[in-house]
Amino acid sequence: MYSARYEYDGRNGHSERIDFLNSKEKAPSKRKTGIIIGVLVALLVVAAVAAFLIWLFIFKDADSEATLSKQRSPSVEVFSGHMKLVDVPYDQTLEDTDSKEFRDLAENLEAILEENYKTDPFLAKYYTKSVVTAFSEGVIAYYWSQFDIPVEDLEIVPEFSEERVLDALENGIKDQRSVTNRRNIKIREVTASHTDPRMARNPRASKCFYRLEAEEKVNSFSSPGYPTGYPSQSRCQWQIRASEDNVISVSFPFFHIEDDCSDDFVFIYDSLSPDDSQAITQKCGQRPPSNPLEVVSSGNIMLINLITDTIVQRPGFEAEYKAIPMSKARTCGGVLSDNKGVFTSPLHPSFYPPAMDCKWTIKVSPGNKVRVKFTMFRMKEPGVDTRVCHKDYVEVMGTKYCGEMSSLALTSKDNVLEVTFHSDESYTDKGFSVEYSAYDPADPCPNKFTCNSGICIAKELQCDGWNDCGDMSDEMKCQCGKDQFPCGNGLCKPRLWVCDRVNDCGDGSDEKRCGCEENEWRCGNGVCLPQDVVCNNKQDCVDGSDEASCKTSPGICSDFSFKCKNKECVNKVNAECDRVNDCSDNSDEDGCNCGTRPYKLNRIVGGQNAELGEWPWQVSLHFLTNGHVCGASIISERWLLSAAHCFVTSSPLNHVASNWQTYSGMQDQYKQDGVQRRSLKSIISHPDYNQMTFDYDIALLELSEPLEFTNTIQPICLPSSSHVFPAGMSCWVTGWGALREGGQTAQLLQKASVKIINDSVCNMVTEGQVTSRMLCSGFLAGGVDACQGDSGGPLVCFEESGKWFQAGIVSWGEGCARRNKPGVYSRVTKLRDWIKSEVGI
Ligand code: 4AZ
Repeated sequence: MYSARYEYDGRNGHSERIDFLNSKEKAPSKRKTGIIIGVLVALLVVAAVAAFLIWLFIFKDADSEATLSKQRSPSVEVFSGHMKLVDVPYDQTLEDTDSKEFRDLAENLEAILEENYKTDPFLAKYYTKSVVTAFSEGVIAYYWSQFDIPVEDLEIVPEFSEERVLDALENGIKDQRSVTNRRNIKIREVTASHTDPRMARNPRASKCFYRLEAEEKVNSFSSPGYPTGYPSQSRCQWQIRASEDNVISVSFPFFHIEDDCSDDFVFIYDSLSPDDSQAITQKCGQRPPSNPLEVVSSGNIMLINLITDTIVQRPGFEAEYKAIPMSKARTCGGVLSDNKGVFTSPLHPSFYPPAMDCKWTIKVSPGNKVRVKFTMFRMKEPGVDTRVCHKDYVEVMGTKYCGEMSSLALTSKDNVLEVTFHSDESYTDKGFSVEYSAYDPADPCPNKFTCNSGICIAKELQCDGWNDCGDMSDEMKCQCGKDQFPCGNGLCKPRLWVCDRVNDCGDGSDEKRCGCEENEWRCGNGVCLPQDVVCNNKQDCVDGSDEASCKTSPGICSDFSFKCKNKECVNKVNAECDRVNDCSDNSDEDGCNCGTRPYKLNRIVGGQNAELGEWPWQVSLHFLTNGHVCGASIISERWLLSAAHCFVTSSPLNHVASNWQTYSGMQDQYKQDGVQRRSLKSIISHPDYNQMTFDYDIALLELSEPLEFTNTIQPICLPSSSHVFPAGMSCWVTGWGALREGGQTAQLLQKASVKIINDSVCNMVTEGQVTSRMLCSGFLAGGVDACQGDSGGPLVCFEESGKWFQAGIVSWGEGCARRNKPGVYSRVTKLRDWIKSEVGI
């Protein structure tokens, strides 16, 4: 290929030169003719040079500018806000954008805006138009103004600041005499916020524009094309009003907008203009019925925008709106004198309204103290430093809290505790829910250990090496026991954790002096080699661990390498489905439509009930009339993964595929909404499954009919055989299994966060019963585990790539949640090749 291109270029160059030389060679035949020709050629050359210079200095610049302008596009800057008008009588007709009253006042204000901008030569140069979009009681006029900056001036865009626009408008207000005289309108106050031009709409000219009146009774509206799908390039606005002394509540029982908020989104304002300083929230994505979006205004107006730019169609939303009396929506706080109780942010779990202040004073019997525990806390706002919380916050004993928190527990200094809540004008959220109770300071946690935060934990959890309090207070000042390792920082950790390649102490002291010198590398099998064997493109450790995490170790294929379809090896940890093409045939990114949960989920602290759609790969297996007996996971439309011991039992009935029913998309065993029931066509248990040892405890289940993937039904990603789930990693196990050892199965799907346990520790605590097809996960301290009925279900881990991978299959364990008896799982990586060979996935 390279030689072909060379020949082509060469031929072109040569032919021109040969022609020129030929004409010159003919010249000396007659002298005079030669001179004339010479002069003519010289003139031609001069003309050509002149033409070239003219092109170079004049046209070339223009040409490249034209090319540049083709690449860049002009900028549109929009500012929106409101103006308070003085001495203008408010009339209902002003709410109708088609009325003469609306048009007259709007046109006058638009002219005033223009005059004000014209006082600033910079703004005047780019000013295009202003549009007054609405009026509300007060009399408040809502407007936006547009400035168009051509390509050649793009560098001045940063000068279009809110301050500059506000300055021009405020100067205009100060100097209103002449204007007032002419138009007889006086403006008292004005705001201006930089606004996405897509939200600047003219109600008198827009197609997708609606004016709605909220009443006590619930009314509804939906996005265009709902539920089939909204069109691309939608620019829709809903202006909602309620009568005075009411606020507006809008909830979205169904909400499915494209996931990428920069393309498609819903933006809700506590104003009638898209003014960022009065934004309530911006949302995209999907929301499950358990976490609906529900917002409330601070006054009797609200603006909802729908912007869509992707071509992928999504169903859109359905919205219900109503008016609620302001007195009801904005009442909060008070004195709480019971010894225990619950209170929440205003209107919780709906979003709290903007611009509110509440104070709760908890007063318990003298001599007692107060403990508060936030069971849900979400007060997130864009651009807020959660260490400062300068916008919305909860304040307790002089400290402000904001953002999203999974555990917050506090105790008072005496029998009174004040909790204050503040929301400013912009952005609101779901808020919080608090449980409070009185306690006796002489015995704050009867028969339990008291954490510094005031919460109580089981006594056995103190000094067990785990941070059970959340603030490490249960692991401080510990006298390390015989079977514990004293860390350099004063913590005690089980001796089993020393030299397991996990920094359990936090200061690395448990991983120092592990048999290898400082400048040595410890292979997975404990052999010490010089440090420079690491990433030297040569496999030095038997297990290849010295080359496992190197960017490039070409040609080395160890157990840790990812094997591409074309047999190439990639030496990068967890290369599959990480959104980076590592194989030259890109096979590491094949089949990666898995391990994601479409629903945006609530984070509720503490509770272990799973939410609908939280674990969309989880399946419930029902046997004959016994109901739920085992779990499974979805790996494709047709195949499930489960444990062999659910099927290979002493009863031959368990082997028969038609005796089983599978339920996908289920959360509650008694609810069938959105659940897909499939019977089994075949069961493939691993041929090496050992009923005595539970080795190779894996089965593949073929469905009679394929599943249809939905928000609540999705496949899990299977890890490649080289995937690493390191010891210490937090993963999740899910199932409807027994809530305690010997207990009954659960009605609602349960979830538990468990840690991957180091193999040598796992081997020790199971007294050598684990094989390389097994892994341990849980807590040596006990308390959290899978149990009977969870068998066959998945142990899944969230990877940085943003996907969930299945690390294990619930297999066995000594009892449930016992100390030093973690759950044992079938190790999916070791059984990965068998899955591939059986079903091609
Ligand atoms: C079971 O019987 C079972 N603690 C499953 C998991 C565990 C124990 C028992 C792990 O299905």
